[in-house]
Amino acid sequence: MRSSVVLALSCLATFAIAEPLPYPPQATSKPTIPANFHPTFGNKKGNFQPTSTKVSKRRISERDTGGWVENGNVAVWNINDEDGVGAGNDQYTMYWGDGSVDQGWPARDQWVSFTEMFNANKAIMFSSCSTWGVDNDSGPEVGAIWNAIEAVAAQTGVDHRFILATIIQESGGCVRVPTTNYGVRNPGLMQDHNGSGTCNSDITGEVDNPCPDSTITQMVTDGTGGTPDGDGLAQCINQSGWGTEADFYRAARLYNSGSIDGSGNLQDGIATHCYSSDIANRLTGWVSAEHGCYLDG
Ligand SMILES: *[C@@H]1O[C@H](CO)[C@@H](O)[C@H](O)[C@H]1NC(C)=O
Ligand SMILES: *[C@@H]1O[C@H](CO)[C@@H](O)[C@H](O)[C@H]1NC(C)=O
Ligand SMILES: CC(=O)N[C@H]1CO[C@H](CO)[C@@H](O)[C@@H]1O
Repeated sequence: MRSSVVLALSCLATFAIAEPLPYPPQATSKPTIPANFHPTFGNKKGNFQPTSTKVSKRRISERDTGGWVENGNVAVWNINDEDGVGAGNDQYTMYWGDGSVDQGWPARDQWVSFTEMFNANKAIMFSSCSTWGVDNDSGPEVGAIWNAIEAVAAQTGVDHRFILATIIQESGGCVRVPTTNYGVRNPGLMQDHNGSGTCNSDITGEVDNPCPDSTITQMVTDGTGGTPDGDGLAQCINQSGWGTEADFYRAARLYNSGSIDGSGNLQDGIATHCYSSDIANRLTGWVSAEHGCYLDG
């Protein structure tokens, strides 16, 4: 049963990646970037995605890549671009606690729709590279991000909005984002765990403009389906294992810190304390309103 599902999915995925998906025309048009536009994004303290090998030791064997979401309550296998409440509100609410609706975190039916979320975040995607002094994304590069998210979502069962939220959180969607290293090498759009996709290599020093579609897809694959060295969003969702929306907020904590603090509170532990709260806000429409989380200074 499972192997036939995997087979069917991998055929689908191969087809989806071989045939460029038709991103809607508006995905590539650059919006006016407001004067004084200072959105919050970027990998500030590194990501320590769970790994079966110790980071400081040589890896003994490669982990499985190609992760997918096992729990049917949180997996999404049908791509629907109008899957939420529209554009939501560009405001920030600080969320504390374990990621559950009981503790005040947003339910999935309060999330925005993929199309509106993508459109609202284009102002960030088209300007984020200036943070690192590299060329901003072009229209075709932003279109390739749309295509990569849709293809990888269909392949992994990870909600496409959660992938987009993570891309904005990590890199603002700058395809030439530098590779950071705070103990784990974090390359690419999703600042993943030592993945192979990057258009700004710390190894060769090469910065690619244009950033090839295949590399953009690789960056999204690495961050979502996992790399030989660490988990992607899919494995983090599996590891959370509650089968509710809390899995997304808990997965965000796992992706960023490698573990959830013993208290169960998503603002506790190492790395970026605002991380899960930021992701929850991006999923409900936050783009550039004041960052209302002050735990990281
Ligand atoms: C990138 O976009 C921002 C915002 O519009 C702009 O200030 C910056 O000069 C651009 N960078 C480059 C290299 O063109
Ligand atoms: C990162 O990946 C490279 C290439 O796949 C590998 O040679 C290297 O050992 C990895 N680094 C760590 C710290 O696992
Ligand atoms: C199919 C799949 O990706 N399963 C993964 C779910 O997550 C656990 C925990 O991270 C992994 O061990 C599985 O491989």
